[in-house]
Amino acid sequence: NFEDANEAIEYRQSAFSLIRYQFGDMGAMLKGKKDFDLNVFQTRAANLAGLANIPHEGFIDGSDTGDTEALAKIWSNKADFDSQMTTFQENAAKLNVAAQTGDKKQIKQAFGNTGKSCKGCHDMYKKD
Ligand code: ASC
Repeated sequence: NFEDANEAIEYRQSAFSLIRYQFGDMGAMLKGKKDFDLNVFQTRAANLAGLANIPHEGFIDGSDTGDTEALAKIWSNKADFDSQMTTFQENAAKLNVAAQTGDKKQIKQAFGNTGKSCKGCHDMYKKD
């Protein structure tokens, strides 16, 4: 268990920064900002599928104050927040499956869906 809210905040933020790195690098490859390397992409997608399961645990009660961009709305809409997190995890898992097929069309579709679940949650629950 976490010692306090700050520890929970650091835990989830650490996961999100690793998530952002994986997702950002995949995006750069899909947008042609760097060469598409399937092996690297597959590693990123596998990393993301695991990392996606991490942050949720850090959203403990009382961790809406402190050095965080998480809005208090998370805790007043916890069921919706939880379900959006689950959708994100499922989309990340599907992106990993798509990446392992190597099929660009499936990869792009799954990447887009994953990005939508990032954005959907941010729009509602993250400070601008
Ligand atoms: C990113 C990032 C996000 C998502 C989102 C996708 O690279 O930092 O929050 O993608 O913008 O729509």
